[in-house]
Amino acid sequence: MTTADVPGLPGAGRCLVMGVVNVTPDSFSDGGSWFDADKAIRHGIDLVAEGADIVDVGGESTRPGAQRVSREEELRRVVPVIEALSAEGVPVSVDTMRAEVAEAAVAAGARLINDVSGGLADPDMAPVVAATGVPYVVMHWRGHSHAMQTRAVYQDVVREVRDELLGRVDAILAAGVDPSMIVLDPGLGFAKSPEAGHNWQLIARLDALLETGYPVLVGASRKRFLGKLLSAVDGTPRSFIDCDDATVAVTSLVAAAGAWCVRVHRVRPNADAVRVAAAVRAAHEKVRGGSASADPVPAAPVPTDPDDPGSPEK
Ligand code: PMM
Repeated sequence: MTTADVPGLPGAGRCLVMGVVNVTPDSFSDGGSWFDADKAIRHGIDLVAEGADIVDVGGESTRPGAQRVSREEELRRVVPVIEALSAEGVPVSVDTMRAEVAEAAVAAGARLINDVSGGLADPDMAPVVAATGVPYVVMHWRGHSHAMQTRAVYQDVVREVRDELLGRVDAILAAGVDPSMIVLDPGLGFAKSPEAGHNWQLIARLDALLETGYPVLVGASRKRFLGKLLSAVDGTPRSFIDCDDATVAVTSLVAAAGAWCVRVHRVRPNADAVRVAAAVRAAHEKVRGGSASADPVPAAPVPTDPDDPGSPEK
């Protein structure tokens, strides 16, 4: 189970690209750039022109150490942007931990609720997801930004992240959410230590999440573990903005492994990367043909849309 369609969202027979619009003054990777609503709307439209399948609109920074914004301020930031982008026909997701914001966002046209807390931050989230009937990203999370890095302690990060996510899924299904609406996310950078290599282990063993049968979203874009990998000789980490090429490399790997979607700040090169991965997956299917040999790459639907550059015919 890999690039299967999620109800209400584009299905492309390949890994989807979610472009990020942070309507915040202080996000880790692009804080301040799109804080003004008009700028945020224009940026969302630009991201679609560059190949984004979904635009993720968030009004609260989750960078390490960030303080929470009020519910009113979060609503003020995201609702007009979601309304305008949805009116343009853009598939929008809302990046929020608050049930009330999620509800208002869906009323404004959002088609996906992206909750980095996996329902832990707000007990009303799961019932709201059930009532709105839109898909829901359940991300692995161990606490708010001010506390999360002290909780990056694991015996076996892959097993613990998977088990904790499945625990969240049980609670969310119990609230009445349909299983076809669930998307899992390992939460790279959230209570994961760059020093301990947690993020790399989760990327290397994405199959552990894919095997659950739920679509998987990966958010590696501009995260600190990439900057640390690419540190200068004196040990200075690479700045987040100079990690876009490494983000594309991660996109290629996880899309080839069968991720459903990648969440990225720079869309165009990642949109190229998911098409490369789709072409390789399609070729793999073809080469394998009727062979009974073991398949090292999880099976995914072969792209069939002749207008899609990801199609094997192009
Ligand atoms: N990362 C950030 C924000 N939202 N949502 C999901 N589903 N997965 C992520 O990894 C994720 C997210 C933090 O990124 P940013 O503040 O740099 O955009």
